[in-house]
Amino acid sequence: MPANLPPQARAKWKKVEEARTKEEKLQALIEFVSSVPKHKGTEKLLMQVRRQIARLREELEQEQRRRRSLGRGPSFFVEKEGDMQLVLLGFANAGKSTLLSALTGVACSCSDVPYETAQPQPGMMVWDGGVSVQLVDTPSLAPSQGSPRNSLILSLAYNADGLVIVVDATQDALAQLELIETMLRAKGVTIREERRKVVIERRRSGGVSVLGGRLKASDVAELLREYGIYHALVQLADDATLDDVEAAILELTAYKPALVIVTKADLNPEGASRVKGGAGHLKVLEFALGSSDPAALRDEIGEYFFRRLNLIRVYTRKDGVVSERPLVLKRGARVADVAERVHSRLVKEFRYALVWNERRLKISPARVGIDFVLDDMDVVEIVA
Ligand SMILES: Nc1nc2c(ncn2[C@@H]2O[C@H](COP(=O)(O)OP(=O)(O)OP(=O)(O)O)[C@@H](O)[C@H]2O)c(=O)[nH]1
Ligand SMILES: [Mg+2]
Repeated sequence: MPANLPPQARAKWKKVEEARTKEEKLQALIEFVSSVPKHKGTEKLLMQVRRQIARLREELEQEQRRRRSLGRGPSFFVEKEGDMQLVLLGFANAGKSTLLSALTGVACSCSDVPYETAQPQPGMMVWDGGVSVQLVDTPSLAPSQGSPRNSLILSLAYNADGLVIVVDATQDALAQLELIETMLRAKGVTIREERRKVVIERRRSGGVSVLGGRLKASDVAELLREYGIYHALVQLADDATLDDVEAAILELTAYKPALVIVTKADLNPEGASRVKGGAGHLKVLEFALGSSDPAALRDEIGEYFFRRLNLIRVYTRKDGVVSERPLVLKRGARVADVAERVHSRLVKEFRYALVWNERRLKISPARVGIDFVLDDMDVVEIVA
């Protein structure tokens, strides 16, 4: 679907990119829609933008309701904490609350009563000594697709970094997974990275880097620039064309890494293998209350999302002492990002940095500049 948009529509899209608040973004999207010519080739695009507008409106209304009721009862929105936020999704009695409690120690609001959980409930778990993962239990999805409650739950999913889909081995677990995937897709969320020809990951600095594919990197960078994107990592499949890149820029579908947990494996040991057979590339784990080891499960979940979200751990060193917990950064992060996180003063007064990592550096420590790209498990000392 090459949209081939006229320059004025591209300029409007730039405004969408530049929007700093949800209100600004909503306004910019509405203006963008009116600047797009309506014909067969732009149908899909317009549908996606309208969906995005609807979602934003809903979020804004929800925020207003929350502000109005501040101090009166809990809200549906969960502030992100830690290095990543993962939202649990599933149908009634699937075992979400049981899982949250087993993994994080949060007191369980679990029972045989369906729809027992009425409000999102966060809990924290730590992976590998220092990566903190926020898990958010949610009220159960209703099987009927149009439910307004579902809509709220799915917008939590839209704002998360990753999804844990919880299905029940004593029910048709594979059908549950498929239905959840359908509901997510209707909300503009996909959990299938392998189906995308072009993956664009926004960055805050470093320009545009292009990985894979047969396109000229400078053409890709120029197209991105026309839409107001100056820093991004672009991953291309071999057959990706510039039209595909344009579609990906405008594509408002968000990719969320996801894994599936099949619960009640003790009651139906076969349940999980059916899901594994039908889940394609999705990772599928099992859980059985009483016999699963929560520490092992925490490890698998933490490691999976850490890799999928392209994160790295960087330890800081000061006066010969290495920090106990790492900073968790996006792959591609530079010494400047560490300096900024530690203290803004370090950016201004930066002289050089020392980086230790015997696994990847010929000389460790290496003396480097502020633009040096860091890697997982680096130890950094900034000299100001
Ligand atoms: N045997 C067995 N029972 C489980 C397992 N996981 C959860 N249960 C039980 O299933 C019931 C539902 O679990 P919940 O954790 O409340 O499910 P939920 O997804 O939070 O459901 P909502 O009530 O809709 O919030 C409870 O009685 C749990 O004890 C499991 O692995 N094995
Ligand atoms: Mg629950």
